[in-house]
Amino acid sequence: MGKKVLLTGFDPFGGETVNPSWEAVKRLNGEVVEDVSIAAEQIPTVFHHSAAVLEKAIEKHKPDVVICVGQAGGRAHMTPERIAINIDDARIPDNEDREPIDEPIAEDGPAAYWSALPIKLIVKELRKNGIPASVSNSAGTFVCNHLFYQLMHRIDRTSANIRGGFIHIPFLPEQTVDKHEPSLSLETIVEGLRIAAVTSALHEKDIRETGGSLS
Ligand code: PCA
Repeated sequence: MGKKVLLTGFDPFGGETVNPSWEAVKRLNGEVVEDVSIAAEQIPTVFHHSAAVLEKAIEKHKPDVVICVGQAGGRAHMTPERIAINIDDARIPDNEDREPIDEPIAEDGPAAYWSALPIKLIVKELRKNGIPASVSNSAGTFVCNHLFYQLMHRIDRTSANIRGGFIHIPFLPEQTVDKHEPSLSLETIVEGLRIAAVTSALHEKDIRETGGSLS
């Protein structure tokens, strides 16, 4: 039987009018590639409420794999995240004006969860297709890390047979016309997420390959 991948993207935040994560994942909604079917849902950029919306999306789609996607303005690569940490520390308010400082996401949860995606294989496949990619060792401490942690905590608590993870993506070119920041075209990001979805659905185990960094 074919596998099902749920992709999520966020609504715009921090003064931006688009969020490349939603722009990209919505274009993959309904696609079937190599017997892998892809569904996409939008998540609000709001601490805690984001997790409730994700929970509903998981119940609706019953996916084998969940990949949450978010904008990481300033990054030049598509970056599968290695780890989610149990802390909210906002530098800017979320879309409901909440700005938690050093609050645990789950009082009963572990300090961190590893991604269950084959992150190095995803990087390898993206590079093979000409898409700039590298492993990231921090998803930050804003809503993206929050949602990633909540996803992994939910899977852990319910012993669900779901593999979860998170990918950060750069700005779109139109978001950078007035900033000196890198960007990737929507077409490239969509293709990259298609590759990441199929790779994650078809490969449970990661490859052993250098992918660390000094900072
Ligand atoms: N990026 C933010 C939250 C929503 C998004 O797309 C982050 O990196 O936390």
